[in-house]
Amino acid sequence: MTRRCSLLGAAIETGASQRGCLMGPASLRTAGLAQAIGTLDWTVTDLGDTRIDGQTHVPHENGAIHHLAETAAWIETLVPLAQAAAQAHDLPIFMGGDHSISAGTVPGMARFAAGQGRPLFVLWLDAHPDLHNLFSTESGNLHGTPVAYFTGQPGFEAYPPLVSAVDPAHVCMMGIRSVDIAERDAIARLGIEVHDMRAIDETGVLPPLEAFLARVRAADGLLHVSFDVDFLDPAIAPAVGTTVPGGATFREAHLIMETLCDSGLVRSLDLVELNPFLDERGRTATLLCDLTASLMGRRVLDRPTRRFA
Ligand code: B3U
Ligand code: MN
Ligand code: MN
Repeated sequence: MTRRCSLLGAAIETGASQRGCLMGPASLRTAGLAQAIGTLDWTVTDLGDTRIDGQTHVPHENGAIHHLAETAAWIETLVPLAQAAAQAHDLPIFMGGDHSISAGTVPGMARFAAGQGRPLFVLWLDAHPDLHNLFSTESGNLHGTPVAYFTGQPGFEAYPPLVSAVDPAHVCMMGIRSVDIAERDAIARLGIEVHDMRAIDETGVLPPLEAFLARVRAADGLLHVSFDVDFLDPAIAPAVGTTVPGGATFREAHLIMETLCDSGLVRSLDLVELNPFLDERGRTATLLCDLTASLMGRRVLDRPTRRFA
């Protein structure tokens, strides 16, 4: 049966250290994201890009923080849009924009899931855990805060009140290889499941991913995937402001996407931190389109659908 997918652009770059993510949605469209999905068994509705109005500066006790007013406005805008997109479509794709969009998309999806009486699970594919609160961030770049916010941690009085929290036990991170001290403490305190690159080198991506998917299935959960470009190795995905060496290979990312597809559990997707200003002839945007197509059913060869316990 043909399913419905939607694309929603959130052209945010105020949460990142470098400018350029504003062009992320345009670059994904140019690379043919809608066409790639449309050749599979999906109808695609492009909802266009959402915007916020100009904001006046809001100071914060942590003087490092910048663009607080813009981030708060983006959260307010994106929460209802994400929820509505999930109501109207089987798999909304949120095109960033820097990773601060997830402070809006994930709570919006969590609210949608709660309305269905089901828990939301989040697979966080990233070099970073993005677990700062507004007091612990030293860079002041708010793309480093969404996970702490959507899991309901303290220190976010300056963000809009959280509409629906994600249980930290429902978050799984893969690809992590750059962690600040406050984030390390938060991971231990919250007991978040983190598979850093060392763990992936030791086991491969499949065992931890399948174990997590089994947990989602057992809880009758909905799964949101948040894909930060810096999850990938910079050698294959240069278009990101915060490259960290030692990232996922194409083969690892591809296997993750095909396994997610097989699971049938993915309900929404963020594609974030694409900075086309730093790309090489569109190769990172093209790679993201290919990986998304794999998540949505593109197959190299027909094969029997994998059975899950
Ligand atoms: N943890 C650092 C670096 C960082 C987080 N997210 C990205 N970079 N992309 C920070 O600035 O919070
Ligand atoms: Mn991130
Ligand atoms: Mn990152």
